[in-house]
Amino acid sequence: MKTGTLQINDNLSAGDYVSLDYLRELQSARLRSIVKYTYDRVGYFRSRMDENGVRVEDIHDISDLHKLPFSQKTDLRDNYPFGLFAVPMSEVVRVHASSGTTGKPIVVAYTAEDLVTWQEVMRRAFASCGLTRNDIIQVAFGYGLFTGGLGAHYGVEALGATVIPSGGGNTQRQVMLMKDFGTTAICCTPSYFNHITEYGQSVGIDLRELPIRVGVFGAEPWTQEMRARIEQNAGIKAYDIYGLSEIIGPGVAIECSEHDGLHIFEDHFYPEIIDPDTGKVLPDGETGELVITTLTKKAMPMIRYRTRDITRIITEPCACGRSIRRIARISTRSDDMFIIRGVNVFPSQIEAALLSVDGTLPHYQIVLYRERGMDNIEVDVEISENLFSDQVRAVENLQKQLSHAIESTIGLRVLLKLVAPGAITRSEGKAKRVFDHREK
Ligand code: DLL
Repeated sequence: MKTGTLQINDNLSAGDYVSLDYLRELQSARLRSIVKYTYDRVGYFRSRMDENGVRVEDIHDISDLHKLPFSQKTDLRDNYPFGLFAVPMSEVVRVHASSGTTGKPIVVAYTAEDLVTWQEVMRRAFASCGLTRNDIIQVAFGYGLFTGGLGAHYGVEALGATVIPSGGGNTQRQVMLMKDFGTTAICCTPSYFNHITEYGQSVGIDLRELPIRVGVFGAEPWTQEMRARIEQNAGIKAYDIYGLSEIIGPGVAIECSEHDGLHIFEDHFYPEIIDPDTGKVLPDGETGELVITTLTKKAMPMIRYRTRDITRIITEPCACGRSIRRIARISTRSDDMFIIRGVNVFPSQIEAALLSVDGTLPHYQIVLYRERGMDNIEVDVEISENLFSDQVRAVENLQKQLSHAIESTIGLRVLLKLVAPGAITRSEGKAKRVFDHREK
């Protein structure tokens, strides 16, 4: 089908520098097409649209998106495993699954065309981090059902760079490969990279002296303070990559050289921000829950998928010249928040406070417990070896400083414990930071 000059029945990436008029026209054409496609093929979406009295013909352009009903994670769970697929299994060439904390995983699917789209957005993502075919990129995300490993892997190949598919774990080998193969960039979770850096230090290999110059980190929230620590300890530039299985995996949004928000590949993944309580669409610039519509996915299109991730859309043009919009760094999910004595607390606030003080290491955990009917927070953070074995006075000072930093950020007093380096369990994938021991 043609609309104006646009060929819309393809998954081609529009690119990062397209004119806004072209982009909006493309998004509108793709939306019309995907809504019809999804209505015709996925019973669940058809009944949701019917229940809400929305017809395919009501969707003319992207400004009609708000008429469509939302979808969410429970829809994937309820339709486990293959109920939301829009194509027969003979057209599905790959599945991935995300474990989730309870019960069955959620399952996602790709046609051959979807894999091309994914590879292409990942290629654009790596290019946005300044990587080229001359780079040697170590993919230390888990390979397997998790989307991180294979998603990044094919993006590196599409870029024409060299991929080292090291996968997650085996930290000793990661450091050896980095050194022996001259890795220039690595992809993994920020928490795992901290572990790699630290392991290197423990065996006398300083990453700052190796060829590695770029890290592409994501799959879990991390703060600017964490970025500063990583860049300093490893002598690299760290880029934030965002994505989720339900939409495609990694490669939904990526930072550029400006490090001021993540460009979202909105020719494929259309973003909206809503008020998580009312579902009302918020104007650009306001903070709320990110909702994404996949404009080109064929195996499992998602219409208005509620990500639970909290961010805002940045509309100001980026100095890098990319025209696609940016979202602010995702520092939190709406379901990460915990409530202590009526105060809403996000783990990222605690991370930022801890790492704003010198002497801490980027390894911490938050334990919630109840004592005599009162909710309390314990924060355990590692401190550097020399401080730990230093005079009691210095440790006490640090403890005071940290308690104060946290209290002034979240408005609550916490029980702060300084622990020895290595005391907190290291993760090879997504770090678990919060342990809630309050009985429900
Ligand atoms: O984590 C996909 C991915 C792999 C993204 C590798 C980036 C790099 P899921 O396991 O489905 O998919 O988890 C998705 O992780 O909704 C966010 O809450 C969180 N998340 C992912 N990237 C970031 C990030 C992959 N850069 C969920 N910052 C998302 C903050 C992130 N949170």
